[in-house]
Amino acid sequence: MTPELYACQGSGNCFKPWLAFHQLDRAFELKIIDVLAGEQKSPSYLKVNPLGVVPYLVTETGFGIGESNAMLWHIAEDTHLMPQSRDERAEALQWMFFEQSKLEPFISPARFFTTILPQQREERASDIAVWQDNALNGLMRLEAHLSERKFVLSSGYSIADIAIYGYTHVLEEAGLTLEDYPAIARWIDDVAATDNYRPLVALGHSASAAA
Ligand SMILES: N[C@@H](CCC(=O)N[C@@H](CS)C(=O)NCC(=O)O)C(=O)O
Repeated sequence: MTPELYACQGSGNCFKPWLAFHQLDRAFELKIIDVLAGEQKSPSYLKVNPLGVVPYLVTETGFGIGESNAMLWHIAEDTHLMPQSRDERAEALQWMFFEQSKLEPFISPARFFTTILPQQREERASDIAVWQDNALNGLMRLEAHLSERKFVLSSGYSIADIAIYGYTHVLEEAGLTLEDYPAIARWIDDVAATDNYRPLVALGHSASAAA
């Protein structure tokens, strides 16, 4: 069967496997779940993913995978997006866990209440300030790392970049500024120049899911 990617528009986590499929020129079926309308908790979707979140990947064998970075690992197997050596694969995992612990938990909610649901921005202002503050450590660490190499791994562009790019490239939508992070800004441009790149705004807007 064709892999099925359940995703919502605008989400950095959903963007990651979607971008990887495009960059590898692999066919997949995109199934849009409207999270703002609560579709992720509908009985029909809970049958697909009992955790009731997106993204969710049903592979060509019908195997279900949650967690965007786990999906990247599965999609990239045996491709140029997977680091080749054991050390580099471990380093990729290190950065992918870093993304989920030091960046995504702060940039994602700050962005959600700043840009996706701006009507709640004022009400959540103090939470947003805390999330923005908590993101700084991770961003400074990433800035230092990227000031010494073109991509996250010295060996070149990989799923570690895609994982980190998901939310870092939209940090200004979380009320943060790239002016503080020149190496990250340069890296964002370099990722956007990689083969078969598609922007986040195109997720769910293509005429054909695999196009
Ligand atoms: N760590 C997970 C995060 C999954 C997640 O929180 N997804 C959000 C959208 S980005 C969601 O489905 N939220 C709706 C909900 O929790 O009900 C991943 O990387 O896939």
